[in-house]
Amino acid sequence: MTITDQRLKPISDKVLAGERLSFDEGITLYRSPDLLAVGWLANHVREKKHGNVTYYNVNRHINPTNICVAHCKLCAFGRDPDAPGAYNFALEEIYERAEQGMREGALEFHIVGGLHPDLPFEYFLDMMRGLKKRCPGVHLKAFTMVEVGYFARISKLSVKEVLLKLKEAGADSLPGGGAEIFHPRVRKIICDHKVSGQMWLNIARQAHEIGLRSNATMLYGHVETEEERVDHLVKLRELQDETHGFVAFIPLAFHPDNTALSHVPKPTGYADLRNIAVSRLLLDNFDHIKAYWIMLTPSIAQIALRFGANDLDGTVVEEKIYHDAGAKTSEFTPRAELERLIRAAGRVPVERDTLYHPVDRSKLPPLPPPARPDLVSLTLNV
Ligand code: V47
Repeated sequence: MTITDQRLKPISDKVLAGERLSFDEGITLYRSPDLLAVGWLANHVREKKHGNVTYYNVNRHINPTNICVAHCKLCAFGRDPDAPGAYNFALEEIYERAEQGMREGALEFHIVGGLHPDLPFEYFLDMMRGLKKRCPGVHLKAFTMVEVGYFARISKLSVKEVLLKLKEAGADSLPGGGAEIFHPRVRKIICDHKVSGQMWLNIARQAHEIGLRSNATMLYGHVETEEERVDHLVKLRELQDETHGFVAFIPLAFHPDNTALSHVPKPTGYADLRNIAVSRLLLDNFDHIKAYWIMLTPSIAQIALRFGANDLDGTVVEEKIYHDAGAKTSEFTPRAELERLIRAAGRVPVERDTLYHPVDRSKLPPLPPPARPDLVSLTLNV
């Protein structure tokens, strides 16, 4: 690899020696015009950790409600209760979606929603219990740190108590959303009423302490600076040193349409690939970096598999947060297409569960028959 930017040389030496990069080196990675060298280094680390293996999973997103008290400027999904398009699924509707997902082979439900002004915490515990009873073999990756903080507020329980109750009711892990950018300057602009960055980290720490693992995200491409991005990544790295509870990191590109920040330009492919690569290089204690195809587009996500990412995320099926904000991607990619994208990038597809155990479908119990054969989607392509 020819490095055209000489500032990358000492960084390259450290990466090749397996040494941890500093804050300032993170800034250099963000500022270097030599994206190919940054990507090459990230790919080196990715291949050292995973060789050619690239993961995906068969999952289903469920967003129980978009009614939300937070009014984050970054968000096009949240609504006031009486606003056009506001919805709140009844538990039975959630179970119906889940059972359909299970019949199609989903091994994970990714469950996140708005901060509803009237639903009590008990409602969400009932949801977990109901899902576990109906779909016992499906991993419940449910509720971001932001929702957990809100549940603690409305139930007057401590964060630890909320987490313990969620775990007892059936939650298996937590998704990584709501992290945005931890720095208070940015949060004040894009998500003023959400839990602070420090609180997000504190809730993640407490989840990890009781054995609930989680993912982590970073929302880039709005009002944040490079320093604030590196600060975010370094804070995640520090917490991971402490708990080892993070499973995967997902850099998320800001989509501005229909948000209060609609004047912000859309993310570029260059920024997407750089964020994947810098995350891989700075987060040396995270095993998995996801290229979330919904947000990146399948084409960029596929290229990201050569810039540090080792996972394409899942089949998804139904997605509202990015599509309300103008995403033009499909909401569903069949398993066979995810495998095709991975193979075409010269990688080896491996279906995984939420915690990255390889899935051997031949060892799983047979799928229940479809409730309505006319509605069978192509998730499994069988
Ligand atoms: O928390 C909200 C972000 C997140 C916008 O853990 C927006 O496996 C861009 O967290 N433009 C939800 N981003 C998505 C998420 C996620 C996705 C895939 C996998 C996992 C995982 C987690 O999307 C939100 C917020 O950070 N978001 N609005 C927007 N307009």
